[in-house]
Amino acid sequence: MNPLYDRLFGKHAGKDTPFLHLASGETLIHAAFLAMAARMAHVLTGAGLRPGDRLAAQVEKSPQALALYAACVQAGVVFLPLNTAYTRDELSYFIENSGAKLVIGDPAKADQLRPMVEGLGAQLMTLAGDGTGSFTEAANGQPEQFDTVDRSADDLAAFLYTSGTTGRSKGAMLTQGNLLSNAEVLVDYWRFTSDDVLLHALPIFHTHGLFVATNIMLLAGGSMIFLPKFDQDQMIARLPQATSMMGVPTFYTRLLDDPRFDKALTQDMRLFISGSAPLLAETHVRFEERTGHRILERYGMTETNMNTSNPYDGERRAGTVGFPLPGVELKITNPDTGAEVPQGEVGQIEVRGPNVFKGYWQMPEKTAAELREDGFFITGDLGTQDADGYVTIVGRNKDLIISGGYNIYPKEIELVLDDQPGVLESAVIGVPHPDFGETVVAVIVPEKGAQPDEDALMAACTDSLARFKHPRRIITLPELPRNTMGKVQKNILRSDYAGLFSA
Ligand code: MLC
Ligand code: AMP
Repeated sequence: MNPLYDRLFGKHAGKDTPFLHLASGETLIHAAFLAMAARMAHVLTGAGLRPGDRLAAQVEKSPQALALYAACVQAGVVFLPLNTAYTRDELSYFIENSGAKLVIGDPAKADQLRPMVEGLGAQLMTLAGDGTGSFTEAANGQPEQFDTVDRSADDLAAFLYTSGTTGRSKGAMLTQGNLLSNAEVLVDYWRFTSDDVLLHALPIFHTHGLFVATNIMLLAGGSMIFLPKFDQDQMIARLPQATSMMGVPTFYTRLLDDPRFDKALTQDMRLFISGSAPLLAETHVRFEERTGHRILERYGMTETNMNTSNPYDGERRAGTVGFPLPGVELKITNPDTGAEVPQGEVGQIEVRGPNVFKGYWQMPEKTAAELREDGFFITGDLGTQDADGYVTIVGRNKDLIISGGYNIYPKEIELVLDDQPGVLESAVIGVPHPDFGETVVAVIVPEKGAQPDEDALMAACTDSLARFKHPRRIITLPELPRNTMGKVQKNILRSDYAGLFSA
């Protein structure tokens, strides 16, 4: 038995039902997808991977990249997908920390990656966005059947790395049961069936595009219009063939900025879902005015999958993230005492349920700091719950920037900037941005008499940090605002620079 494989993938064996509608116009049926995955599973075991071993993949979105996920589940290998924007330095940390035995990377970067990967004792194989590479070549000659490896619901299925407030990323360990239980609840809650066609333009290296979108569609037996990335023209062209869409708020603001996006284009749609970052109430309202659809906003995290959702039938309340999902317990607590706050008051959001991860890989102290012994996970988000049960997120108790749905931890950027010649210290903040919701601004304080060169600072970021984490503006100040305890008052900086990118 392998619950995740059996429920998501195995049940489609031999079926000629559509699964992926590709940008090329071709459609991949379930049976062909599963055959591809089985061939890949043979390559994994052939490469010496055993159940529980980790495979790290930094590959462009493609049917093959998704089949790699299925292959890992079938072979009992822990899947570790990585943002394609990560630099070699970032990648090296993830490989070393996870102890990945096999790394699948982009053929174009193979020469650059190989010494690092092999130096860490792992093997490197390649897979490009067009499906070619040494990994696919190895899979081509393999049998189309693979004996699914036995796993239990408590076994690990995936590691997703999330950055930390100390600047070191943590590997969130997700079990088969975490992923499956959440997908089961969501299929039901959002009424997905085999008739659904999901417009899928999200990356597949995060919870949203991989687990929420893909697991749901596999479980429901529907199909996906599988676009390599968010492309405005493709979205407009493909919307009329879809029944549903999942996106980060940037998807919705970009669509609303397009005059072609109107009621006629969305008349056959059943459901628009938003998450990963706050959807402005204004966007919700404008969307309804334009299309007649109310966006369904939900709230989740890498560590927990989805926690809350606005209702399918009831009122989808703008500015709220809805109710705790069935099976998810949610409480709002005082960050200092951990006691529940009176109803309606702001506190930190804690959640417990079968969706909550097992802990951070080899980081028992960090796990203990965020995951209570009684199973409640401290999300770091601040919120309220009203008398009707709707949860509203009002802020964060963690120093985090969410840009276009990507999480960025200021500490990571501050560590790079502080290391540069002439920089005494730095404070990185998120400020409102019309496209990405929030964007990164760095405030630096030069050492006495020094004038750090902005180009050199940006170059330092380019070397070590993925592009989406780079500051979009660097500001020089003689000193940082501090409170009487000496703590940097980022709230003052955020308010001083709030208008930097206003439209
Ligand atoms: C791309 N860039 C970004 C960026 N995405 N910069 C900041 N933030 C981002 N999110 C960079 C590009 O490298 C480029 O750099 C420049 O910004 C403009 O690129 P673009 O072509 O406009 O961007 P695009 O490729 O269209 O990507 C934007 C996007 C994408 C919003 C469509 O970032 C995206 O798909 N985001 C979704 C993220 C996601 O899936 N999050 C879910 C996490 S799971 P240059 O060099 O040209 O300046 C989670 C749990 C949950 O949070 O609840 O779901
Ligand atoms: P990640 O670690 O990438 O999974 O991001 C999780 C974080 O995204 C959460 O802790 C929230 O801060 C944020 N988030 C997700 N969904 C929403 C939402 N609907 N509204 C506001 N914030 C959200």
